[in-house]
Amino acid sequence: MSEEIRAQTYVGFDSITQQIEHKLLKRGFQFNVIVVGQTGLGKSTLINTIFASHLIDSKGRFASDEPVRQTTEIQAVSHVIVENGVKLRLNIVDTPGYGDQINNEGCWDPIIKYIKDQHSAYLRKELTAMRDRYIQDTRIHCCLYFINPTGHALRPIDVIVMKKLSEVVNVVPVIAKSDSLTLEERDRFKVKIRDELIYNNIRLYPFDTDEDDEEEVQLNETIRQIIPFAVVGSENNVIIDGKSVRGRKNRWGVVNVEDAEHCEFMHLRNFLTRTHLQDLIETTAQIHYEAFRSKQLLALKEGANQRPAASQQ
Ligand SMILES: Nc1nc2c(ncn2[C@@H]2O[C@H](COP(=O)(O)OP(=O)(O)O)[C@@H](O)[C@H]2O)c(=O)[nH]1
Ligand SMILES: [Mg+2]
Repeated sequence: MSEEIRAQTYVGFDSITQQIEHKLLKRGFQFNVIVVGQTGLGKSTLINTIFASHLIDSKGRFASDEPVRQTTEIQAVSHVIVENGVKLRLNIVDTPGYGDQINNEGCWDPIIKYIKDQHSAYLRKELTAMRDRYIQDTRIHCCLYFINPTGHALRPIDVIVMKKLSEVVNVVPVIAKSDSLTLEERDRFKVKIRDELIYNNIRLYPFDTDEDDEEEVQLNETIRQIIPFAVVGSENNVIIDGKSVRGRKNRWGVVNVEDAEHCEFMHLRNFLTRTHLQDLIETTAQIHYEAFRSKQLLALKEGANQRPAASQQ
C-alpha cells in the first residue's frame, strides 16, 4: 500500500487503546487478597510487611511499631496506592487462625462463606434493574494460604482446606516463617509440598487455558516453579549496612525481608503487584465468579420452574 492510500484510509481507531487506558486510569483498579492459615504463622505480620514496604506511599501509613494484635474476626483493611498516576485500591482481608482446636471440623466454613458472600453481593448488584455502570468489586482475587514451616509435610487439614478454597478462589500457598528452615530444608520442603499438591489432586492457580499464548504459558511455568513462596514477615526495621530495612534479628544474625537471598518475600510481592495482578483479577472473574454465577442462576431458574407446579397441587 502506498503512503498516500494509507493516509487516506487511516481513520484513527488505533487510538482505542489510549481511550481505554484513559478510562481505566480514571477508574483505578481494585485488588482483594485474603490470608488464611493457623494462628501464629505470621499472617497479620506479613500483611503489615507488605503495606510497610514499597507498596505503601513514602509517608508510611503503617507505624512500624504497631503491636501485633490477635486477630479475632475476619477483617478487611483497605489502602489506596498511587504509582505514576495509576490508582490501586488494595483490600487485604485478615482472618483469625483456625486449626487450633482438637476438632477442626468445619473451621474453614466462615472463610469459604466470606468468599462466596462477595460473589453473591456482586451478582446481586449485577442483577438489579438499574445496575451501576461500575460495580464495586469485593471479590477475593487471591488467597494466600500459610503453611507451617515444619519441613516435613502438609498437615491433613492443609490438604482439606486448600482443596475447599481452590474451588472458590485463586489459592497461592506460602511457607510461613521460612527463617526457621535452612536453605536446603526450605528447597526440599518446597518440592515436597508441590508433590503433595499433585498427589492430592489440588489444582491451584495459575490455570492454563486454551487461549494462553507462549508468553503466558512461560509466565505460568515460572510461577509454578517457585510456588510455594517461602516468606518472612516483620513489623520492625533493622539496620543493615547503615540502611534501615524490614527485618528480623535473632541470636545468629539478621534476616533482611527484602533480600531475595534470605527469603522469597520480594518474589511474592512482585508476583502480586508486577506480574500477575491483572491475571489474578481476570481469573477470578472468568473462572471462580463465573462458576458461582452460573450455579446460582441455574438454581434460580429451577426454583422458578418448580414454583408454579407446586402451587397447582
Ligand atoms: N521467626 C519469625 N517469626 C514471625 C514471622 N512472622 C511473624 N512472626 C512472629 O510470629 C508471631 C505471630 O504473628 P502474627 O502475625 O500475629 O500471626 P497470625 O496469628 O498468623 O496473624 C509474632 O510474634 C510475630 O512476630 C516470621 O516470618 N518469622
Ligand atoms: Mg493475625
